[in-house]
Amino acid sequence: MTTSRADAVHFPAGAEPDEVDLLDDISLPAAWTKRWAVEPSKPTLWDASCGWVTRGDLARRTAAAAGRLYGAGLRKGDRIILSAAASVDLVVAHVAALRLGLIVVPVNGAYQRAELAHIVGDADPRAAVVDNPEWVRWLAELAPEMTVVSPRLDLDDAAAPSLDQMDSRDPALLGYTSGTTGVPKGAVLTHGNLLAGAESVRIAWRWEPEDRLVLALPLFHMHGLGVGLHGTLLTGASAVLLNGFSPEAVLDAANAHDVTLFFGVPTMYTRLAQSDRVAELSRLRLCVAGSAPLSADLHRRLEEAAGVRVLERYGMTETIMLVSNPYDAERRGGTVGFPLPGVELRLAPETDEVLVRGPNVFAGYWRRPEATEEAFDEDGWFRTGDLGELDEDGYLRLRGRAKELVISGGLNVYPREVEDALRTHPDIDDVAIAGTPDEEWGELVTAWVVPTTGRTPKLDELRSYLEGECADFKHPRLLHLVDELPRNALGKVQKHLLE
Ligand code: MCA
Ligand code: AMP
Repeated sequence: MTTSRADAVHFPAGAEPDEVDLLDDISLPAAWTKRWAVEPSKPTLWDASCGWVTRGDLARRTAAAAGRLYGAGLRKGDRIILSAAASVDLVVAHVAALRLGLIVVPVNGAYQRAELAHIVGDADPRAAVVDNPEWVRWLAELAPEMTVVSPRLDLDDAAAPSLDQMDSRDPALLGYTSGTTGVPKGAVLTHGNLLAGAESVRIAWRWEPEDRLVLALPLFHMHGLGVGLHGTLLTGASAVLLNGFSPEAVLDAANAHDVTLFFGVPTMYTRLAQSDRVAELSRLRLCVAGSAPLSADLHRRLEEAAGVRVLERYGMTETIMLVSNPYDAERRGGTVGFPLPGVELRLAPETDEVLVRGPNVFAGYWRRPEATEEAFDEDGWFRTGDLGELDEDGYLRLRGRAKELVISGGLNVYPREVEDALRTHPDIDDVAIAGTPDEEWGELVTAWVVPTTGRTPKLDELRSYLEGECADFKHPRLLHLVDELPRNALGKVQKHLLE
C-alpha cells in the first residue's frame, strides 16, 4: 500500500489507493440505476407514509417523475428548488431531477420570504418542489412563471427522452451558503463532486449494502442529502427516513428496523447522551458526527455510557466531506481525523487556514466569478475559512474560524445577515452578532446592542422584529446591551472582545 498519501488510513486492508478512481461511475444517477438493476426487490427507503420502497420501485418512480418534470417543460441545466420534510416522495423528486440533468437547489424550509426571495433571484429557478403552503404563495408572487408542485408528484407515463446521461463536469446542485463572507451564494457542485463526495465516505466508513441508516437530518443540507441519502443509494444500502429528530424516534427506529448506522450533528448527540436510553446506541455498527465541533468530553461520555466510539468528520457545502476520523484506527475525540480518499489538505503558512483540493471540491459560485476567484488560492487550493492544527501523527484539529460564522445546532448563522436586519430597528444604534458557547446547541446566537438614546430593546422584541426577515434559528437567543462596540482603527468590530 502507498503509505505516503495522508488518506491511506481510510482504505481497507489490501486496497491500493492509487488504483481507486472515485469518478469511475461518472455520476450518481448512473451509479444508482446500475445498483437498482440488480436485486430490484431489495428494500431501500422507508418513511412513515410509504413504508418500505424497493430498488425497483425507486427506478420506476424516479423515471416516471422525470417524465413529469420533462412534460412540464424542464430541460437539462434548469434549476429546480427542493424544500420539504424528509420523505420518499421528496427523494423521488430529487433523484428524478438529477436523472434528467436539472440542477437541484435545496433550500431550508425554515427560510422566510426575504431569504427565499434572494435565492429565487439568484438561482433563477424554473420550478420548485415544496410542501409549505406559505411558500407556494410566496413563490407565486416572486416568480409567477415558475412551475410549483408538491413532493407528491403526479407521475407521468410519458418517459423523458434521455436519463442518466450526465458528464462528471455537468452541474448537479447549487448549495446556498455564505462561504467566508457576504451574501448567500450558490456553490455549484458537479455530478462528479457529488459522486466523489459519496464514494469517499462509502470507502472510509466501510458502508455495505447490508447497512441501514436512521436518517433524522433534513434533506436540504449536505449532511443529510450529500452524505446520508446519496451514500445510501450509492452503496445499495437502505435508510429509514424520519421527519425530525428526537432520541426516542431514533432509538425506536433503530430497534424496529435493525439499523446499523446513525449520522447526526453534535446537538443530537448531546440529547442522546442525556437520554436514559443512551446505551441502546451500542446496537449500531457506526455513529458519525459532524457539521459542528463535537467536544472531546461528549465523545468520552458517549463511549462510557454506550460503548460507542463516535466517528467525527468535517465537511462543507462547497466540498461535501473533507476529513474523517478513521474507521479502523483510533477515533480521537476533539479531532476530525485525516483527509478522506481523494482529498489533499494543507495548512496555509502563517494563518493555518485549512486548504483543500480534490474531486469533491466544487466548481465555483453560481454566476459570481469574483467570489469564486477569492475562494481559491493561486494554486487552485480551496480556502475553507477554518483554522487547523495537525497532531504529530497527522490528526487534524479545527482550532477556530477565519470566517464569521455561528453554528447553532449544526445550522449556520452568518452574523452579517442578522446584523443588517437588526440595524434598521428604531431602538438600535449599533449591533454585533456572535456566538456564545453552549453545551446543547454548540453556540447560541448572541446580540450585542448599543441602544438608541433613551431606549432599552428587549430580546423578544428583537426576535419578533426579525420574523419574516430571517429563519427562527438565526434569531438571537441572548442579548447584551452595551454603551459601545469594540471597534479597531478601521471601524471593524473586534468580536473576540465582546463579552
Ligand atoms: C431548531 N431551532 C433552532 C435550531 N433548530 N434554533 C437554533 N438552532 C437550531 N439549529 C428552533 C426551533 O425553530 C424552535 O423554535 C426551537 O429552536 C426549539 O426547537 P427544538 O424542537 O428543540 O429543535 P429541533 O426541531 O429538535 O431541532 C434541533 C436539531 C435541528 C434537530 C438539532 O436543528 C437539526 O436538524 N439540525 C441539523 C441541521 C443540519 O442538517 N446541518 C447540516 C448542515 P421556537 O421555539 O421559536 O419555535 S450541512 C453542513 O454543515 C456541512 C456540509 C457538514 O459538515 O455537515
Ligand atoms: P456549511 O457552510 O453549512 O457547509 O458548514 C461548513 C462549516 O461547518 C465548516 O466550514 C466548519 O466550520 C463547520 N464544520 C463542519 N464539520 C465540523 C466539525 N466536525 N467540527 C467543526 N466544525 C465543523
